[in-house]
Amino acid sequence: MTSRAGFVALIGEPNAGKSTLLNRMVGAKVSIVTHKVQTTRTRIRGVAIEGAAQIVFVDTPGLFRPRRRLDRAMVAAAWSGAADADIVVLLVEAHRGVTQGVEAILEGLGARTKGHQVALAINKIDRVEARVLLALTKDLNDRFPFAETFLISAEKGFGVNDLRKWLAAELPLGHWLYPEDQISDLPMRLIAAEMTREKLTLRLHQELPYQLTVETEDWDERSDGSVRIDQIIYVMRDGHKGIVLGSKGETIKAISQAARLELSTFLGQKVHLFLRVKVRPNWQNEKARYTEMGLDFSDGN
Ligand SMILES: Nc1nc2c(ncn2[C@@H]2O[C@H](COP(=O)(O)OP(=O)(O)OP(=O)(O)O)[C@@H](O)[C@H]2O)c(=O)[nH]1
Ligand SMILES: [Mg+2]
Repeated sequence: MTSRAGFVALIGEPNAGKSTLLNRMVGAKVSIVTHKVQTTRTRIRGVAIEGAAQIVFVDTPGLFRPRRRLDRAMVAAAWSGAADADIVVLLVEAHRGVTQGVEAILEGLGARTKGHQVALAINKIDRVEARVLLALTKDLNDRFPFAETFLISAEKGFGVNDLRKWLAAELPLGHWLYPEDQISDLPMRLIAAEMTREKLTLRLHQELPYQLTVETEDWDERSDGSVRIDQIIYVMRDGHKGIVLGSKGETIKAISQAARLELSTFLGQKVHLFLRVKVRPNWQNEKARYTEMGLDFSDGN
């Protein structure tokens, strides 16, 4: 057999650029991206093909010191993504260097990736001068036995081909895991909910994005080729509902419009998107919310 296949987990601090890298590798927007931390909440798989290799990239939530139940479930999902992978890629932001957060990740890394290769990807190299990279590469390699170091910009595309080629060559021999044309195994209803959550996160300030979740309730393919999608936005307080709606409903209207546009491009069909906002003070302690997101509720214990 000459084909290769396997899982490559992308891990790192929140905002390191993991989802941006996944999307670039896949060549489609499978995972949502914002300038804010803790955007990704669950493991998201995206498939890339390089020569005879099928690389299943696993985007993970950022690794940080968790406080809330949801945080704990997210961090557990990220570490288990690393533990299950054939190869782990640790993303470190070039302009931030070895932060306390990176140090904490390095402490856990060896035990959690036992026996598996860990590659280092120093990301956002477009933001620093070249000489910074030399010192940072040395510093990080002194701290952990990385199999290889890549200097990349997930956003601009620098260095990502080298990383993809290296991963393709290192994956185990084996049959491909997904059909050739499949780019993700995320259910469409979850991708759709994530797109709306991205628009909410981009538009709303401070803590609010962290206190809401989006679920797709109904998905109705119509005979005219369009689709009707109904989603609920769960918020924790009455006041938050007002903010999400905005005066005269203008905020939710803008969010809905942005999400609908992206969804219809992604699906290649006309989308009718209906959003409802519901106050649910305790949603972060409800098992069903975690299951819907693809998280394990008991990880939050
Ligand atoms: N300048 C620059 N910005 C980047 C690069 N890669 C990602 N970004 C930006 O960094 C921010 C965070 O990117 P994400 O891909 O959402 O980061 P993440 O690691 O998935 O973050 P979490 O899901 O919160 O853990 C976004 O604003 C990206 O546009 C890069 O190579 N260069
Ligand atoms: Mg992300």
